[in-house]
Amino acid sequence: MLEILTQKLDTVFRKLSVKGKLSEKDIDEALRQVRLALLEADVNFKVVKEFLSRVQERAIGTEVMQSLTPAQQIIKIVNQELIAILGQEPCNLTSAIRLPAVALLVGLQGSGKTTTAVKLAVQLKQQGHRPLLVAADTRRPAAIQQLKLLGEQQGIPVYTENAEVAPTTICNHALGYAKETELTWVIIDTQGRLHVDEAMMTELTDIKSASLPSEVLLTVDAMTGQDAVRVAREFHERIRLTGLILTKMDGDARGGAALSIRFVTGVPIKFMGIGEKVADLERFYPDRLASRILGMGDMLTFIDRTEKAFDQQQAKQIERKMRTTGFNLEDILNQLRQIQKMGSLSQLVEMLPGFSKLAPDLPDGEGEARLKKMEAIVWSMTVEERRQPGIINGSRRRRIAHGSGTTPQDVNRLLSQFYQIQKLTRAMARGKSHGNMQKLLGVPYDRFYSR
Ligand SMILES: Nc1nc2c(ncn2[C@@H]2O[C@H](COP(=O)(O)OP(=O)(O)OP(=O)(O)O)[C@@H](O)[C@H]2O)c(=O)[nH]1
Ligand SMILES: [Mg+2]
Repeated sequence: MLEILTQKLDTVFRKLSVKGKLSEKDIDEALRQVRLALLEADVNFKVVKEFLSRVQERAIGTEVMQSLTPAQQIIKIVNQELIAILGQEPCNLTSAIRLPAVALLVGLQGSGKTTTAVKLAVQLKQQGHRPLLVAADTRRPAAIQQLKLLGEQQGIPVYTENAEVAPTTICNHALGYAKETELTWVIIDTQGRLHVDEAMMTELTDIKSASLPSEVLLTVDAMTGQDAVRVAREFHERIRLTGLILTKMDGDARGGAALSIRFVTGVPIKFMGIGEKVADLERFYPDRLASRILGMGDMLTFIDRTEKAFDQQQAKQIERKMRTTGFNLEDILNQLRQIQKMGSLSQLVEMLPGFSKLAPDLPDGEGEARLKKMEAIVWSMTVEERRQPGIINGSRRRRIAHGSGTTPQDVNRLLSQFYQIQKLTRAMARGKSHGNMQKLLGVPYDRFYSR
């Protein structure tokens, strides 16, 4: 995601960092490079201009030039101004006083309305809401079927009618049904066309008046760059949007749409789609995207995900075990499964500080392959070996390697990692070394185990 921009900015800032004291000329040159990088990333020129003038004003001031670490000061300013351009604060969904609340999903053909509707319903359900999906795209053959299938796979009710029924009528009936069955959110999937046209806008306006949504959300394909920005402006002028959802941020989007759309339209970005799977929808945090763009990694998103994936109950059990009998390889097996639940490893790696530079070099699936290997090794051990790895001698090692399709060296590597963890957990049981555990897990230890 936005890798090219990240790499370019990284080069600019690295050049600055080696300089120590900065002259006005150094800063000018660096900002000129930043400007080029943003324009190449297809960021709207007005946004680039505004952004740079804000950065420049602050960078030339005494704030930077007299500080001991001028390069870092500049990165800090760029970061803060990026956040401002992206909307400053994250923006929640607005519910309604009288339930059910309605979210209307609109957007061009193929921009991700149907997929996003389901992703959103899944998130709402996870938060304890009772969502209903409504198939109001009667134009594209099979659209109703698509939503029905996707929704039902996720255990979410889908309201459908015959494709001959008018979308406004379908919405009215769906709302009645939601009230009767005490559902709390109604998410309406609508038709999409290749371009903004009169017929589509009329239909959307009608649906809007019939369903009185508290959210009118536009899905835009981030890969379409400035086109996405133009489309958003047109939709906003016609039907008043309350929020934007940038989809396909996992693709090779250059960043132009993400960095321009909020500033140009004034409509907040509320979510971003980062993959085809239902779990691939993230709330949009301006600060997190800014730090991702600057290659600082995204610790917060990472922590968020791990919290979701780590089964709290199981974490407590592990903790208790660590304190009493100590940690064994069966626990490692459990941990590995938890990590796999968190999503693709390359996605996770991209979020970790320092790892972002490695990410482009790590071929897709390689991290997963490594995890799978570790899992296979543990599976090839007997229960006794998992509980007391101390008994694993040369011949056992060869047997395990053979059984798991790995080498004795792989088995050794896993064991030595295990002993490191064990050493730490022992120290921890004596009440020390949280910091080391933190380093090892890559996230604050307390967030996992001390609940
Ligand atoms: N990689 C990726 N693919 C996505 C994302 N969101 C949607 N897609 C894919 O984009 C394609 C179109 O998505 P749909 O949800 O059907 O789009 P739509 O706006 O409902 O399209 P129409 O109903 O034809 O107007 C599908 O193949 C989705 O899997 C995303 O965030 N990342
Ligand atoms: Mg659709």
